[in-house]
Amino acid sequence: MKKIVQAFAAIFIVSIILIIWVNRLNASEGYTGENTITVFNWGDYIDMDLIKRFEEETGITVIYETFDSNEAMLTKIQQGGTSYDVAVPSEYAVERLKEEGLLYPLDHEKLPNLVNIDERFLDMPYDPGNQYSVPYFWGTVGIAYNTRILGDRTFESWNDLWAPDLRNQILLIDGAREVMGFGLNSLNYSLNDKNPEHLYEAKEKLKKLWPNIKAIVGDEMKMLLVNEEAPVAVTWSGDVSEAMWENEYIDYAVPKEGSNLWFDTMVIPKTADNIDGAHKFINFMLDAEVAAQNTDYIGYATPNKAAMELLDEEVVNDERFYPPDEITEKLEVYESLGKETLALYSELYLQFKMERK
Ligand code: N2P
Repeated sequence: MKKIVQAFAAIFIVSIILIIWVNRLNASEGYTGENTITVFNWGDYIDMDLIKRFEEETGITVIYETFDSNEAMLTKIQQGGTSYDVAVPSEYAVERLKEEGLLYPLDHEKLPNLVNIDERFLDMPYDPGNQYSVPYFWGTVGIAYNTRILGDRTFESWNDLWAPDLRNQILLIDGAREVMGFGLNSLNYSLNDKNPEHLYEAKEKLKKLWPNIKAIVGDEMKMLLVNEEAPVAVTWSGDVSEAMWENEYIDYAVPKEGSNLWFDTMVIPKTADNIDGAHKFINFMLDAEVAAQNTDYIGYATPNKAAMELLDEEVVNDERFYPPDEITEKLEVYESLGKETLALYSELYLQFKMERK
């Protein structure tokens, strides 16, 4: 009899362990339930302490995953294998997700902190009425350069990058739209150009930049700039403003031919399991104090007006990273190009990357 009891006890314990293990496995696969959300964000784009704070305040566990381009994020959401509850697409990717019916409309009643966002960033053409998205960070694409190494050299034109004396001196951020975009801008074409001939021309011109390119990099850009691994880089404004905190010789310019003005947003994809939890997370990130802490940590420009009041004046008055309307009006926001053209951008970018000599 004793043996039977022992056997039952053993089976019971093993079952409990199995249940816990399966639950954990489900969670790590992103099968989010009542008390879990899965957040899908760009790499290095949140203060992880805030995730901890959100978990403590709400009792909701956050599974956190990252991506390195809008295209990679779109593919994952289109495939639908993971239950992403919140994602952080840029504006043109919001348009694309909308077109494909892959977003849940936001319930503004659950987002009272939306009032904190500067009106300048609400009701934009890519999402009228903010039906599906709320702004997270914004910025430009431009040229970072190190004045200790380069003296008083300036970068007023994209074409300055092709100067023969910059051999092996330039880092590029790894993004098809970013790189093809400045290639197009350097030829005075729009960075939303759909003409295949113009796109090909831009790719050929970029190919001629190879002798000057040291590397094409991702999230390590900030660190490489700080460590002076290269004196010039084409990247997102926020990476540069962050790097400048640690290396005072770094400066930033948006070339005169124009450039990209971008807005990253928070959305609830159709893959979501916990829509209520997703709203709670978005509302938490819109809180003034939370957004200020996040901005301080990430270094990108916040669209949160209430948060701006809590930040150093020196930071929010820096027109290189918080450009006023007169400047942003001259910049272009990426448009959703349609499947075929986007594929052509990606294909030409890939060809360019393989053409290194
Ligand atoms: C942060 C990436 C910023 C994305 N590492 C700019 N859209």
